[in-house]
Amino acid sequence: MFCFQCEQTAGCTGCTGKSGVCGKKESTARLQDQLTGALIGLARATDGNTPSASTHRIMIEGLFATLTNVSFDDEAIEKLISRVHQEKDALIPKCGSCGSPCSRNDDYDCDMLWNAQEDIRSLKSLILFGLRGMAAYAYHAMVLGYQDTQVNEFFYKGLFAVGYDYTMEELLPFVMETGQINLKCMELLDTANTKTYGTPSPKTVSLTMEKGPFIVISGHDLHDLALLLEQTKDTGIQIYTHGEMLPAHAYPKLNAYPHLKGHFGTAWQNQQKEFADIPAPVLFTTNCLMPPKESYQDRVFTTAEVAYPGMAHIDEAGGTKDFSPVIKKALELGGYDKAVTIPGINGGTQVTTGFGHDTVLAAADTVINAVNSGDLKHIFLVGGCDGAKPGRNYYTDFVKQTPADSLILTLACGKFRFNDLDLGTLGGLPRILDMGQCNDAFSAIKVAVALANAFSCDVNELPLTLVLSWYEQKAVCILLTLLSLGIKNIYLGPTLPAFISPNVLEYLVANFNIHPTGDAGEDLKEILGK
Ligand code: FSO
Ligand code: SF4
Repeated sequence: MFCFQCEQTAGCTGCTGKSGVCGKKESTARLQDQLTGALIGLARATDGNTPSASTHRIMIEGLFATLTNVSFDDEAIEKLISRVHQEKDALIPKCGSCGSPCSRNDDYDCDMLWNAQEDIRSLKSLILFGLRGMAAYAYHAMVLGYQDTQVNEFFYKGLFAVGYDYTMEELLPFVMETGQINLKCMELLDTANTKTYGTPSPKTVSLTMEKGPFIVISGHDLHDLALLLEQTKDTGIQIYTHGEMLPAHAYPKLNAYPHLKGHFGTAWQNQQKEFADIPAPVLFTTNCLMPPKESYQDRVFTTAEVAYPGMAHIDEAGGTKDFSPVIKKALELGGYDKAVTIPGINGGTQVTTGFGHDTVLAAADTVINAVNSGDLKHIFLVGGCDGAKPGRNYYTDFVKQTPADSLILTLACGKFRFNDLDLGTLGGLPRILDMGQCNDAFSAIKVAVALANAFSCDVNELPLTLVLSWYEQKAVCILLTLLSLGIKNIYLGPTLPAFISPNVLEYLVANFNIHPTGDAGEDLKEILGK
């Protein structure tokens, strides 16, 4: 196998051998390559043929299933591959019968990508991994009934480029276009979430689990959470969010359910420890699933593209999902017999969320006045993924050292390293403002652009620095979005992606002044010019 798509890749170069660091088996990696190759074949087949709604769906689902920590299930991936082939046959019904095989719609062999010249491989990886991340966002919007033609069409265009013999100069515009289209995709998901569940508003969320049966729900899919809340009302079961589901508490139509009680645990990489002895089932709606330990295997349920061999999977049927196996398990296990508080990493017992673009922009005058009066000297966006590798305490150290006259915007699961810290307030706003899930990078961009307009300057001239942590492919598409907007001076860590070749890195540093993270204190001094 060969896979180097995430930050924890073996030896910072690539997972090879029998399994990856994430627990993905060689056979699964091979099938995910085949699935990717089949999707490139499907993209090729759209040349001169119009993809239908079902073509878009299999494209999005197929890409989503190759994301880190989503599908470990060979059978599920094999099914996806045959669906892609069926879709291609439906798109080009006469292709097999014309008698002169031209191979123009054939599946692509991903080994050609992994063995390509390193700069070509690097740029194509940026496009492919960016598309995978974007597909996850497109999926969440799609299940809420929201799609965008430009976003859908770009999946084919981008994958076609991955399978085509382009030069470095020809590939670079595709890399930037992946970022531009991902901005549209994040906007689409923002619209889907807010139109369906209301505009998020600040919410303090307890880390205490109350007595009685409960279900923990992890991942990013608000639609799954809404279905679960509806099916558990009046059952006596309480619902606790986990990981990237925390921001769900801020949506009025979700927090209207009184049994959406609180939040459980920290970021994804701690799940094997945190889930070991909870008396409740856990439902995974998206990444980041880790191979479940035997101690809690029978309590893990997956849905959508998330799959693990032998784990119970809740399928969609007739436009809905039946979560009764999860409900039954929660009632069987019964929950805690008294309230239990599982504090955050820094000992806090509650966290806040819900500072999306509308909330922050409503406070724009406060922020602008504070900048003008000198009370607010700097805004940091400290956001992105958490992960298991050492070195990620950088982000905690960084946040702890930020001066009292600065604000910290945050998003995604990296925030669990510091979101239970009480850093006080500035101008009536908490100093740590959680904007939401990783896709809520859209909110951060909206706020940055609005501030730049208010100060009549370029975003790069604002007293704003992005300090990002990456782990998986959603972080790749977000990074490409930021670069496509011309945002410079990003601090990126904890290590640089293995798929960035030295020449591509040189290009990124020369054009965007990307800094690899170093020592938190030194980086902070550099940013603040001290
Ligand atoms: Fe995985 Fe975390 Fe949200 Fe990343 S739960 S690691 S950018 O934040 O993506 O999915
Ligand atoms: Fe390795 Fe990451 Fe690929 Fe898993 S997803 S096989 S850890 S590079």
